[in-house]
Amino acid sequence: MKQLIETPAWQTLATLSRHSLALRELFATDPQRFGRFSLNHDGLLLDYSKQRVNSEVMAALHALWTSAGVPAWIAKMRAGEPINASEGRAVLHIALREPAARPEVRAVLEKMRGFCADIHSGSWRGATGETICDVVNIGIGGSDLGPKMATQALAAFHQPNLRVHYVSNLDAAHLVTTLARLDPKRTLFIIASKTFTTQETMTNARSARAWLVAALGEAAVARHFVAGSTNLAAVAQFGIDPAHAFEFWDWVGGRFSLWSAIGLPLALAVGFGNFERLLAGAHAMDQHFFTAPVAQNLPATLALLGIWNTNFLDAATQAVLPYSQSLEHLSRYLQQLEMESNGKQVGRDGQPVGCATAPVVWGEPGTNGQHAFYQLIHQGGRLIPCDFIALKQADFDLPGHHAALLANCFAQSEALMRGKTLAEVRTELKAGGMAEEKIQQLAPLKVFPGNQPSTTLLLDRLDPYSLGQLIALYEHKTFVQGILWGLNSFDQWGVEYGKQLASRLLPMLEGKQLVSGLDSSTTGLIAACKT
Ligand code: G6Q
Repeated sequence: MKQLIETPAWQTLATLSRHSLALRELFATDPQRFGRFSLNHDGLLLDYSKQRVNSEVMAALHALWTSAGVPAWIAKMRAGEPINASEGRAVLHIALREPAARPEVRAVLEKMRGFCADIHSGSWRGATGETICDVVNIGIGGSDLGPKMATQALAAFHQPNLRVHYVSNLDAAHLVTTLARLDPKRTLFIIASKTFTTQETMTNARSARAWLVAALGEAAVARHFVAGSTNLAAVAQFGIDPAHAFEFWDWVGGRFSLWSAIGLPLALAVGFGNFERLLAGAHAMDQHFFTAPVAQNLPATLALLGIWNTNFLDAATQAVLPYSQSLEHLSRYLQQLEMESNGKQVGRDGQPVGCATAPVVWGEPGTNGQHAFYQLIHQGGRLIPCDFIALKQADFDLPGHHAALLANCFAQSEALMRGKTLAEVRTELKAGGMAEEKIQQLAPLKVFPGNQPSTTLLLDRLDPYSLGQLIALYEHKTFVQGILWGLNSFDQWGVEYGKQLASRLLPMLEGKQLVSGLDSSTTGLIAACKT
């Protein structure tokens, strides 16, 4: 495969990046900049006018899309070709949200619909005849982050009288503190695991089972445990009735599995109709991604801006800053999506890709972040591209809240773009009546370099449909970036090594095996735990 970094488009971008673009000037000289560098589509506004780009840069980025053959890769994905080559698998999460879904997908969706109706109507009863009021999803990684993020995001749509909890960590504190508040008679567990072998999930599942059995006896398991998995044999072996196993397939990657049976806790939280609207929003974004020309294509635009920032402006991180408490878990979800998919240095062809790949994705909801780490974004001297995400209409509102929230969001991106010069600081301090000596002391500390790139994504509102669009937007952004970097975005060999070493250390920590053959640090740490 010809590396993208050798293409003329890449070389053009490298040349363009040598002339630093000053956002303040770009806005001053072009009153139409917002119109020129923003996209509107189906209730989403993507304003990238505060990115350090001009028409030439965008044209070269669009050429890069063509050079990398992205449309052909989209076609391969849609055709179900095994584009996850290292695992020999197709990548078809898009098929989970097709309105005319394939029969096996439709069958599981119908089973989920029926199950949700039974829980919500109270016709599903626990072993003692009581209705379910708490659902605990036990899963980790892709079997946790998506549904947890979406359940929080759609808090305004929660069903009454049902609480959904998520337990992921191997640390018993997670399960113990969750169960402490629950009544076994009214609790349902969903064991969510694609493989049904994951250490964290199976350990938590066994402990949850023991908790339930201690309270209600062995026979109660059938009424209190269901599962989402591709491994139905292991589900049955755990003691879960196959009638209560919700299947999915190896062509659904873990971090892309929210749309499958892994979405069951979400469907229970918000109702199946809302889950279907989430699928519809994602499908609408799929159609947009597949058909819109690159210059109007939202996922393509986000992806290409990321390439520009990472590979040409040398940004090492990407902040995700939703001005929405409901999107509290979005940055953690995107962290997995982007970093596990594209945090790689060896390409699909087994060769080093020769350029930087996924940035470190991180963030917190505004305004909390403003009182924590924004200082560094404003004055820390590092290039930190930011994605601001805001809602035109609040999902929860009280007088005086939403306009103030939006004012903060827009003010931050404005401040990051404009900066404040020494002369401006001096004028401001002088106008405030400060003595010259004090001004000299303080002014340098109050300078803001600005020119910090950001994108603002404005959603009409946060509802199941728009959340589906939003997640699919970032999924396709990640896919495009993986193609451009020459990566397989759908495997994750990087998480294997630690697991392998942990299984070697466990018998030593448990005292079943002598501590030997380890480095002195690991030996010392194990010894310290035993004293
Ligand atoms: C996601 C990863 C990973 C996975 C977890 C849980 O893409 O593969 O995060 O989802 O390791 O795996 P199981 O669902 O098999 O328990």
